[in-house]
Amino acid sequence: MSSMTLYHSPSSPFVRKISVLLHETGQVERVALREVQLSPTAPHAEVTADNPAGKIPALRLADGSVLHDSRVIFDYLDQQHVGEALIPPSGHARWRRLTMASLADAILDAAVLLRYETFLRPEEKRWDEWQQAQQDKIERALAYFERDCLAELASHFDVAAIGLACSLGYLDLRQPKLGWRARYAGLAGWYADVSQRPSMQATQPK
Ligand SMILES: N[C@@H](CCC(=O)N[C@@H](CS)C(=O)NCC(=O)O)C(=O)O
Repeated sequence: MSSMTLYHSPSSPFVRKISVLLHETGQVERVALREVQLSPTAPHAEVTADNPAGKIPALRLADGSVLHDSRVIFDYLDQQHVGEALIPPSGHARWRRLTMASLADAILDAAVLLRYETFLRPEEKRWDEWQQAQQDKIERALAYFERDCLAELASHFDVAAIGLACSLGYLDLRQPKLGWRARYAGLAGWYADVSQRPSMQATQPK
């Protein structure tokens, strides 16, 4: 019987980070999924009641309290299993991996904003320069990962690697025209490898 409930959407890359963690740490059975549909202009009443920001993921715990934001939920669930931690507990590794994870989240923030801009915003209100600025953030982050992080990414499938893998998966889903593989061959090779993991296969966006 599941003791926690995760507000969930199969296409949300922030939720996917949590789902990958659950698979990697053997906790899938502990969390029931509550599928919701929402957007900034069409909030979900139940989610908003539990998370005033109106965003998913949010995790309802057995005592009725709610955690929200994927980083907080990831940290919490990482402390609920006995295997190797996906967030290094201390020292340089902790801050390095969390900083890489934060940059992966920045790719997601920009990609989700781009999606809203092109999918939700009426055409006459769109702003090309703003869209370009979001794409520039994505490019700079990918260039940094390609140039500086390939060996680190390959060393552990942890908070940083899971974050980037979910970001690249989301770019494939929503921004295929960016064609990131053509410019980042190292990341493309790494992603091809990690995509084979059962946790990534089981959580592919629909
Ligand atoms: N910083 C948040 C971002 C979560 C987020 O943006 N989730 C999107 C779905 S992918 C959402 O709920 N959007 C609805 C909204 O912005 O109102 C996290 O890491 O959990």
